[in-house]
Amino acid sequence: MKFFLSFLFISFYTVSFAADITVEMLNKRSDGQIMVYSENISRINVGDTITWTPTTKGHNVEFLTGPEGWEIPKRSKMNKEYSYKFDLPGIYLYQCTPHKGMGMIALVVVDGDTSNKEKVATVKVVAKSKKKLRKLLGQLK
Ligand SMILES: [Cu+2]
Repeated sequence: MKFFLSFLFISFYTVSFAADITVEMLNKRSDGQIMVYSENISRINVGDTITWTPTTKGHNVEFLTGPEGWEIPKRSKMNKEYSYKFDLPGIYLYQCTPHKGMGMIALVVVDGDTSNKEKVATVKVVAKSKKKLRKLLGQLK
């Protein structure tokens, strides 16, 4: 019985490892921020999928950088739900194409790996997003 329970425990952890996380694209967030994603920093594990939902219209997801060797996907369509599965550890930076100057950027950190932080800090973002990027990177250890 004890063996059986251990087996169940292990199976549960391996099977439920990959998770699906939802990030909303918003005109206004509950904290009063406008033109913003619901999460500034999504912390996930390798194999997890993030789905961005067009809760309010006029937004999309455009990746700017990610870990070494990662190929940047095509930007998502405006007003459409978009899903992406993360297979490499590291920091990913993305922005909303129409609101990139209004601070509509966010990070994904996979497996807690922040080794590409310096590279992310050199990526060109515009206007209000510059300050926000510094702030977000400052929140990573
Ligand atoms: Cu937007």
